[in-house]
Parts: sequence; structure tokens; C-alpha cells
Amino acid sequence: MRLSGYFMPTMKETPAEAEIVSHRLMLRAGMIRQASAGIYSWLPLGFRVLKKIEQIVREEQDRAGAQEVLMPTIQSADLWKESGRYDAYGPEMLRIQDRHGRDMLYGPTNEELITEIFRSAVRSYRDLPRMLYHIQWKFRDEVRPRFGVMRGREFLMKDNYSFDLDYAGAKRSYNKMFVAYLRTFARMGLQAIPMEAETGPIGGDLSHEFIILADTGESEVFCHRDFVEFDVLGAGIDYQSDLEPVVEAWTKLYARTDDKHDPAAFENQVPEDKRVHRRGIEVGHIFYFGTKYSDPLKALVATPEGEAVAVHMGSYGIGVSRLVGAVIEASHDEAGIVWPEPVAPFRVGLINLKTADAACTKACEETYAKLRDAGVEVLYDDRDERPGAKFNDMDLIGLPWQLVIGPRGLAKGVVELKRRRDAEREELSLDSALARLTG
Ligand code: 5CA
Repeated sequence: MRLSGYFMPTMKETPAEAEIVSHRLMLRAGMIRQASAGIYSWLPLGFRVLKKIEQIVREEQDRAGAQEVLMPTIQSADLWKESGRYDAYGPEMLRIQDRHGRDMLYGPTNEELITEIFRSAVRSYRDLPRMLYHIQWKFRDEVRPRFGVMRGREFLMKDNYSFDLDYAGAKRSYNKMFVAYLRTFARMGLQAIPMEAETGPIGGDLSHEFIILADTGESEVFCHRDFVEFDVLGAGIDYQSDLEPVVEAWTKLYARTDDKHDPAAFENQVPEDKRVHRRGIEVGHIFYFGTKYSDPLKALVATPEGEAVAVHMGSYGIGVSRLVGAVIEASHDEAGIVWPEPVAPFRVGLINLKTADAACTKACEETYAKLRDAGVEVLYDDRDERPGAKFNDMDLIGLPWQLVIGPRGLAKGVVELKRRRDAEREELSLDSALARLTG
């Protein structure tokens, strides 16, 4: 992509309405624009990151055996009246009427609708287990939308729903999602800690929130320090197994959000130097709620003995749009965003230091073509701007690598390769730089 023709309206000034760093940087980098309170448009740079995050989420759901569907954003109120949540949900639900006066709503979550789909198609234990997910926009009329995409009113969520014959089966599904979540967040460069949490309007009694530690987080959390160094990507995961040992390893130490916190247990179970009391961002939340929806909605299956029983269910959410902000909260510096490679909008920023110089521009154009031919995602700053402005913009948008080409270096046969993460710079030949970025 050529920056000269790219729609990336960056800002020098810090927008006054933004209270936290991720919101400020997303606005300054031209990633999003507010449409109305808690509702955002995604501009090209932000949209690329959103899609990268969505794709990692999708790959890990698929790997764990879930199947992707797509349910609508607008739902009929009838099912919600059947489950009893139409009245229970309160003013967070956006209620609307169609031209015939029928009650509709903009879905804040999809337990009812997926249960309806399931009950209309499945009759027997032979068709279990099943996990169905979608990645779809939700609407919750939050009292206080704030912090940009972190607490929006309209936001993108991955929600998965599991169906099993009994508790034992449901726990296996729960474990699969538990491990899939650890892998998902780790792949984005995030250390997410599963914590015991309240279930709120979704319900049930087994539940974990996945929390990223960050000072700007909305949740107050308490956990054992060892969690900060746990690794999951290195471990071989077998989704055919029951995964109990992995889940046990990640749940045996103390980790709770404030609504489940027990100060006495915390002090008993965690030595003083291992106690972490911080704030955190909830990027995912998983629930087992048994037959809370299948009972009222009569989603029944026949057991091997021929008895009809309500199916056991769980639901598993990830805040896909919230994650864009959460990654920035976890990874930025004074100059701007520092994208972890797997979610970066482009891998390389190519900076032409002097577009008026024919030799420099020729070298840049050739480099741009070679990187693209090699399948490297590259944003080429071909604008007629001062070098200082180019460096600032490149640091602000946080691409992992900056390849800087200027007339003076070229005369000596070198270019500069800068790693955004630690600002480490290296002068090397253009060929070696290309080999490095394409290798
Ligand atoms: N049906 C269940 C699981 S599929 C559910 O809705 N769970 S939830 O309410 O916990 O939401 C799932 C995830 O969506 C949360 O962990 C959070 O990361 C994200 N989320 C929730 N509310 C918002 C919001 N207002 N703005 C941005 N993300 C949100």
C-alpha cells in the first residue's frame, strides 16, 4: 500500500475526549472515528487490525472443533420472552419495533437464537457434542460507554455455544474453550489470566474471565504472580483428550476478580511476595450454565436409554473489537503503538527519505515491488514530506519493522532497518535487509 493514496487521517494533537492511551492512539493513528457515543467506524488501518484479530480467534475456534455460523444482529423478541430474559435484561437491550408493530431487538448476545436453531434440528445424543460460533456485531446500551472500543455500545464479539448430553460432556467442551482462549490470546502477544468471575445476565455457576493486566483496566483483580509467566503455546495440546491437566494447572493458583475475591483465602493461599493486586481488561468470558436456556426453550435430546433430557450448554465470548484497544494498552510507548507482529496492520513500513531524488525513489520502488512479490505486507511512505514527519507517523502507527532508504545511505550502499519494539537500528545492504524481511 502506498501511503500517498492511503486513507489514514493521523492527528498530531491528542484528542481531548480520549481518557486512556489506546483510545488516544487509535484516534491519532486514524484507525477509528466515533459515529455516536460508543459507536465507531473502522478506517482502513484499524479495520486491518480488527480482521487480523478476528482471524486468529477464528483459527483457534476451528482448531478446537467449533464450527462457524452467522446469526443476524436483529432478533425477534419472542424467543427472549420464552427464556424469560426479555424482561430480565433491562435497559441495556436496544428494543425496536418493525412496521407491523412486532417487538424486535438488536442482539446483545445469542443464547436464545442458537438454542432455537439447535432444538429445531437435533433430537438425539448421537448428534452431540456440537460447538457453534459466530463473529458478529452486538449492541448493549451501556450506561457509560467509554474508553473508545473498550466499552462500546456496538462491538464485535465472537460467541460460541456448546451442546452436550450431560455435565461431564459439557465440562469437556468448557475445557476446550478454556485452552483455545489461552492459545488465542497468546498468539496475539497477550498474557491473559483466567480468573473466577461472576456470571451476570448470562447465568450459570462455572465461569472464568480472561484478564489482561493493565492499569487502565475496568476490573480490579487479585492473582498469584506465577500466572504472569505461564506459557501455553509451547505445550502440545490434544483436543481429543479431556484437557483436565492443562485446565487444572491454570486454575489451581488463586486468581479472582473483585466480585469473587476472598481476602482471607488470598492471604492463605498466596505468599506475600507473590500477591498481585492490579487492574485488568476482560478480553474473554466463558460460562457453563447447564439447562438454563434449554429447559425453558425445550431443547431436548434423547439419551441412549430413550429418555428426553434438556441439553447442557455453555457459552464463550471474546471481545474482538475490545482486543484492538487491549493490545495497544499492553503494547505502546511514548511515540505510539507497538504492534505485536501477528496483529500488525502491515509488517513493514518502507520510508523513502527523499522522493525528489531519482535514485532513491527507484531503489524504494524496486524494494516495494520485491517485498510485495514475496508476500510481505508493506506500507510504503512515498509522500513528499519531511523525514521527521515520516518517522513520527511510522512510530505512531507502530509497524514492527521500518526500512529507511535515503540518498546518503544509498551512496554508501546501505539502508537502515529499525525494529519498532526496541528501536534497535542496523545499517546493512539493501539485499541483506530484503533477505531479512522476506526470510
Ligand atoms: N454470551 C456470553 C458469552 S458468548 C456473553 O455475552 N459474554 S460477555 O457478556 O461476557 O461478553 C463477552 C465479551 O465481550 C467480554 O468478555 C468482553 O471482552 C466483550 N464485551 C462485553 N461488553 C462489551 C462492550 N460494551 N464493549 C466491548 N466489548 C465488550
